[in-house]
Amino acid sequence: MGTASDNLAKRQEENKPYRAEGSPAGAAQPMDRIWEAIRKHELESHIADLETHGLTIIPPEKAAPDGFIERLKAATLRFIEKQDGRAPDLEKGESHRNQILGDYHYMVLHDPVFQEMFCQPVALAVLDYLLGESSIIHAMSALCKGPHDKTIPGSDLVLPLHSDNQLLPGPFHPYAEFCNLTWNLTEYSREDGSLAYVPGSHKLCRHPLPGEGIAQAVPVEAAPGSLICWHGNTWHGAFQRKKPGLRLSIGAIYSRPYIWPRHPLREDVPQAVLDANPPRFARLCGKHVMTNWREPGPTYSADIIHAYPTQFH
Ligand SMILES: O=C(O)CCC(=O)C(=O)O
Ligand SMILES: [Fe+2]
Repeated sequence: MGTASDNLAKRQEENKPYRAEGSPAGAAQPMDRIWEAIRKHELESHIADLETHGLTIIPPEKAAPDGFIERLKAATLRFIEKQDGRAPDLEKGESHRNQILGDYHYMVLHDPVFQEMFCQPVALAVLDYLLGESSIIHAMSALCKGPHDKTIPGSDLVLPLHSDNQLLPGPFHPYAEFCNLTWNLTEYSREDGSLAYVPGSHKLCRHPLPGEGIAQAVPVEAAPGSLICWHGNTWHGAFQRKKPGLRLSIGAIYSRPYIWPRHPLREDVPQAVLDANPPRFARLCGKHVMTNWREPGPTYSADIIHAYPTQFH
């Protein structure tokens, strides 16, 4: 065993390729890649929307290839049926009357289409812009809501306004540390019980106080198959569903890699599943995150990220 300074020198040598090349050139690399992807998918106006309002709606024709949403919806309905032990009542929504969130979580290993969802290039371009290239999946859930009989007093909301930065104390950073990418699978309007959000609230960099923002909340109006993306700072909730039938969506919350995820994907996802997906999927599961090492020290390999010099890393 070498001396402490030998070990340090060895580590520094091994780590060289993964260091930032020095500002600003080192910082420019991921930023340039991310901007290239945004331009390739013609997402510039959506990035402006995110910056200005804290949320953007990417229409179905841009969000994913033909046929993807139908497969995602079918797998989501199968999961819900299995979980509930009965078929969802698509027409009247009585099976899910007064449901606000529901218990449909951690579906990633239940059907490969959920893994495909995480690897959609347009979603990844927005994710990279918001959280950098090292972000991880924090949690995923499907939401299935029937008509609601009552609202939060003084509003037409059923889910109170909140920020998805649930684990962060305020004040928040102006750049995102969490974000939410939600695939909307049915019509979304106020009457449908859509997502509600407060445009510009991400700029306040804090959690809302109880009741705050209700008067400024607007509905997210979106066609089925849209990808709704929001900054973790953005205040949002959900409106009462007034129509019969079901409002269905599948949402993923992502975080920067230094935040402990709610889903233990790094530990749970089998190698065969990683092998069946693009390499980026393994990173989304946290395989590159340098935490939980013991006496031998961290691994210095090309896959492990040791430093995040900018918000785009
Ligand atoms: O879509 C909704 O009803 C809101 C759910 C929500 O707050 C979330 O996905 O973070
Ligand atoms: Fe939320």
